[in-house]
Amino acid sequence: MRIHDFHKRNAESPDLGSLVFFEANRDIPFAFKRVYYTYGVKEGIIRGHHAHKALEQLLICVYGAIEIMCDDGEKKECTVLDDPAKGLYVGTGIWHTMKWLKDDSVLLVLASEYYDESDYIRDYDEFIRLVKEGYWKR
Ligand code: T46
Repeated sequence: MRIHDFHKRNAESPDLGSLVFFEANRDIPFAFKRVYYTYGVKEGIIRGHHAHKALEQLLICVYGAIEIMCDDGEKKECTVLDDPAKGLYVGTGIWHTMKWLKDDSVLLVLASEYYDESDYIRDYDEFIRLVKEGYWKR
């Protein structure tokens, strides 16, 4: 888990807003094959509850505020994403949940691989078993 600060260009007038960018393999540690986003979620809702075997992802809250809980099987860490110029890298073998802190916050995700349900571990006991077996080299 690591926060990435993206490049940001503020316009001369605040009313014109800001532009943020980052480049695969340069500003984030992988190239992405897939982009998805989650929206229309109410405050207090928690999604996720899974880990990935091989998928790497970058999570960005492009609007609102979302708390990401990451668990490597030994310790848990919570990060609040509330700045569209920052992204949280979530690597392989991290159990994670996403809690919406504000109605209609939007979570944008860049993923290193195409969608593959067999890459998901959706059972926490199985996740812990794999951690203990050393499935992921830490
Ligand atoms: C993750 C967190 C951050 C697809 O068919 N294609 C896709 O690319 C994705 C991402 C999902 N789906 C299907 C799978 C489920 O039937 O969409 C449905 C909802 O997915 P899920 O319940 O896994 O959604 P979240 O919000 O719990 O998790 C998602 C990603 O699935 C997951 O990889 O790490 O966002």
